[in-house]
Amino acid sequence: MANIVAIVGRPNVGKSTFFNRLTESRKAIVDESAGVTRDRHYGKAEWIGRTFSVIDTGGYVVGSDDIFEKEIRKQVDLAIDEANIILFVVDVADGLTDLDKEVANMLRKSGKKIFLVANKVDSSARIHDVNEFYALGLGDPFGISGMSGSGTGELLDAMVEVFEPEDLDEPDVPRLAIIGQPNVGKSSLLNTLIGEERSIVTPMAGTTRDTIYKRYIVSVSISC
Ligand SMILES: Nc1nc2c(ncn2[C@@H]2O[C@H](COP(=O)(O)OP(=O)(O)OP(=O)(O)O)[C@@H](O)[C@H]2O)c(=O)[nH]1
Ligand SMILES: [Mg+2]
Repeated sequence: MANIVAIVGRPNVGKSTFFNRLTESRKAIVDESAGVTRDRHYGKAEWIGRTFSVIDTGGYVVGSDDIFEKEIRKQVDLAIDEANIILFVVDVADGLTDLDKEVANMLRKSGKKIFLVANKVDSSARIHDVNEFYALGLGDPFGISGMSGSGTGELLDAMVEVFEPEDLDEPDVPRLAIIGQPNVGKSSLLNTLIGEERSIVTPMAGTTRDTIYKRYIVSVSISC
């Protein structure tokens, strides 16, 4: 079985920064304003010879009527369904928030293996700040800095211990890109082709921000 790790948490805690570190890329947009990531998106990562898929998700907000926040929530739910491991990211600079508690409750119901990741532990002075997150009842928090990478080795070691046995490598497949002017229907076309709500669709131009990557199989039958 494939190991799929979803990075989940409220807005602006550093999910995309950590995604980029794990995947050794700059694929996910990182910004100091909240609500930057919208669609969920995928990368490949490797630790001590074990490869796994990582899904970056948008910031989870509970009980909001904002069109994007509602759509992001749907995308996070889909990522949780797909993943077998959840990295629940919280922020030591902000401390424990009510929204963290609500996200923790939602994740607990998923029944998935959860690692609590206390991000923004940029210096040793900050390491004791992780202790308040024990209150979430999700076990030991892993103090990391997604920005510098400190603490990530211990977290990855613990993740690898619960990995499923690995799949054999898949063969190379053709890659297709859907390109066009804003609001012409690119996201709707992608969702129709793969038969799921992979990409957020709204009537507003410029809804999709990150590049969306999806592996899917199309069967073609030709009759003469
Ligand atoms: N000090 C510090 N800042 C960080 C760290 N990781 C991320 N940040 C900053 O936190 C801000 C938010 O980072 P993102 O990675 O975009 O956060 P996100 O959780 O993906 O945000 P949304 O997609 O909007 O939910 C940015 O200004 C980052 O530079 C860290 O380890 N330490
Ligand atoms: Mg993000």
